[in-house]
Amino acid sequence: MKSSNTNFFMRVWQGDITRLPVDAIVNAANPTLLGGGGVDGAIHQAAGPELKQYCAGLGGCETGQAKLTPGFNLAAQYLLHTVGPVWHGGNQGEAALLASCYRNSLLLADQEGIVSIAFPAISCGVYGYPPEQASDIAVASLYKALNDCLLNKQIWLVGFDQKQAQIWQYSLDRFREPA
Ligand code: AR6
Repeated sequence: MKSSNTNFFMRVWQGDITRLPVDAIVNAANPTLLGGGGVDGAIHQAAGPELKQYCAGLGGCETGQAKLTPGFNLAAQYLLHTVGPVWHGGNQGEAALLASCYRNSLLLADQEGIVSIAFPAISCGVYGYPPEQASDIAVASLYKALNDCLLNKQIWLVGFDQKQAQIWQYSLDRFREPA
């Protein structure tokens, strides 16, 4: 499944997402948008307290949707906060909601003129989504959404640890070389 948007790349990077000098970092937030643990905690810590003040005025975010904020003290100019689904076993619409997180984040980025964007493994920590399944859904959703982007895109799939980075790479390789 290749995108007809040829001016893009999708690559894996391992490490702390807050350190990436991209246009926008995606945050795996919760519906309050007021911070939490995991990557959300790391992003709020690195962005500084102004982020929470700003988020308090956004009225939260529904699962599968995305909202934009400045990056404040981060090198990234923007943050895209999206709320992944909590894993309940896979029969409660989790896959469609997770795909929406990636799609809506990418399309919102495109509307804002953002080119380079880094995604964490949304829902794969506290929210308990099996990372192999989540990774396949993410890559498929991003490839599909690229077709609807007007601008070039540089997409980084970020694995905090080596295992997640390998999972991302495995999904990417299979999408690049469909059976
Ligand atoms: N850089 C990159 N990836 C990271 C980082 C980091 N600094 N820190 C963690 N990860 P999680 P969720 C990875 O739990 O499952 C929060 O409390 C982590 O290893 O951050 O969507 C929110 O407020 C995992 O692979 O997000 C919500 O309440 C991935 O990021 C809830 O957690 C996602 O793990 C959201 O849960």
